[in-house]
Amino acid sequence: MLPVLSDEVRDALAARRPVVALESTIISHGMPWPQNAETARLIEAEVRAHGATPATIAVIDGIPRAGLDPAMLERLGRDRGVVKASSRDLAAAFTRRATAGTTVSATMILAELAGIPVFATGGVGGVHRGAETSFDISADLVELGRTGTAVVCAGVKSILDIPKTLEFLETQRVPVLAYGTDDFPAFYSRTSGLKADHRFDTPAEIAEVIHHHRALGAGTGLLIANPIPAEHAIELHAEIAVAVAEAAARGIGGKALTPFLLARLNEITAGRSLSANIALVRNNARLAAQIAVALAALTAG
Ligand code: PSU
Ligand code: MN
Repeated sequence: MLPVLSDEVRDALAARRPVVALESTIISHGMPWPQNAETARLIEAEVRAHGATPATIAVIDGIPRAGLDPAMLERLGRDRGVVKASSRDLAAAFTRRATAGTTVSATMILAELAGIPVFATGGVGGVHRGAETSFDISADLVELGRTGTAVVCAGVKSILDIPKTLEFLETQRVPVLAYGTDDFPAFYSRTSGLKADHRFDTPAEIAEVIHHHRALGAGTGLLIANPIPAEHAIELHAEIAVAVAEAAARGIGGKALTPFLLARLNEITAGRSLSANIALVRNNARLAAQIAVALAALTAG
């Protein structure tokens, strides 16, 4: 089913104006109410302030949508019955007339179907720690290997195994670009201790890479890693170790694992992880808008 576009998103796409896709699992499962709905509105405003049209993507009563009205955003944040849909869950969600927050993998597919090449999120899913026994690897990484959307994120959280995540992306032929840094960032911190493949210092260059990558027919997405602003960066090694150990002790796995870890971290840090999360998503929305503006100019010219 093709996503239903809001009037604003449809008009922008028809006029080839820049649009930025935004995901919605971050609203439904990544942050607590009411900060989740506030953040959803804040990042839409950030995209607009930088010259692009926001297209938040979700499934509402079984209908995939790109561009949500304020009541839909509110519902995603408030309603406990909203499910988490990865790409493999979309068809079942349509059939059940479910309301679902879409993960990075599901949002990539719907953005591609809508014709939106640039997408902003907080962090992508990755290879979980202990994946050598649990096999827990996010569908986000597999989707990056087969859908052409460029995903702007703040790197990968150290709740995950970052070296294995980067290895998986290499195997999947996904370019990893870091913005304004040599290092691959780790969500709350500006570096993971690992290098990104490519550094670029301007949104225009990143747009050019996206343009070339798509023209090659590479068929894979791109991961654009934008470090958290220095004034918001925090180190949470001990806190993350506690949350990961608790999840293991309580037998939490599968699609519940990432939401559990995020919620526990927010509790353990008394909200500090949430403030950092909000700051980095906003920073990603801004960069994605700048890239979308540059890409629209490039493809028009
Ligand atoms: N990481 C975050 N916040 C999030 C997510 C990941 O810091 O909200 C969400 C995203 O929607 C991502 C999903 O696509 O979790 C990955 O879930 P899983 O690990 O179950 O594939
Ligand atoms: Mn998983």
